[in-house]
Amino acid sequence: MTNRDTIYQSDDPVASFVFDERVADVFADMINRSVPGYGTIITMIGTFAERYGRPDSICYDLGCSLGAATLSMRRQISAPACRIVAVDNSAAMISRCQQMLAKDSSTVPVELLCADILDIEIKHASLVVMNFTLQFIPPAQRSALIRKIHDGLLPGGMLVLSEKIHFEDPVLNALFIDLHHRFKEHNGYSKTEISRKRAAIENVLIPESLRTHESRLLDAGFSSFAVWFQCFNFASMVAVK
Ligand code: GEK
Repeated sequence: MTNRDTIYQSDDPVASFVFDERVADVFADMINRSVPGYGTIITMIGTFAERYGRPDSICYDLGCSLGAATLSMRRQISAPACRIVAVDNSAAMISRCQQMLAKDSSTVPVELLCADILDIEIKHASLVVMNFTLQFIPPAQRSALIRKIHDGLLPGGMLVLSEKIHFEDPVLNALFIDLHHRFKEHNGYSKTEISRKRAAIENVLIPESLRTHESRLLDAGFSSFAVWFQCFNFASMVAVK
């Protein structure tokens, strides 16, 4: 059973958002009630892994949290000697992720690393997944990270990049932020919880436009780019080396 997210119901002063024990405890509920299309994206990451996971290669899950994308990949990969490396720098997430993996009976090997994705080596990768993680990396460090991912991918390898996005058109930007808040209200969050969470993630989660993502990916050397899923101000992109 997952615990219900009531973090922003309290009247405590709003502190900057961190991935601590309190967040890790309710994370599955939080992300499902906050990110439109999250379940679909997780399922399809498994489908990408089925297609892109190659024999004797590594599939990376960068910012794995509780391991939802890792589990989806693990259940779909059939290539021999294909393994998964899942990375998160939150010890609270990693220990819960370890428990989730222990309950799963699929056999693809998973190495779990408690580390900063800016520090790890990426090599011999057939698929790299960053499902709502790049948005937490300081913008000045994003291009170097994308280049490192590109360089660590095998030719023809894929990056799946999901992000909250910003719209350059101010009317659409305001519209989609508002519709996202309605989505959260429909999922049981109050207006106060929504505005307190918004204050907490300000300057922590920094969204960029699809155009910025596309040009960064192409500049890094990826040869193909597409948005394969979008709902309001949430999108998932693929880039092929
Ligand atoms: C999912 N992908 O369920 N190094 C490693 N991990 C990081 C870093 C970093 N520098 N910065 C943030 N994280 C998951 C959801 S959540 C998305 C990903 C969200 C980790 C952070 O600890 C958290 O677990 C994750 O990235 C982002 O498919 O909360 O909106």
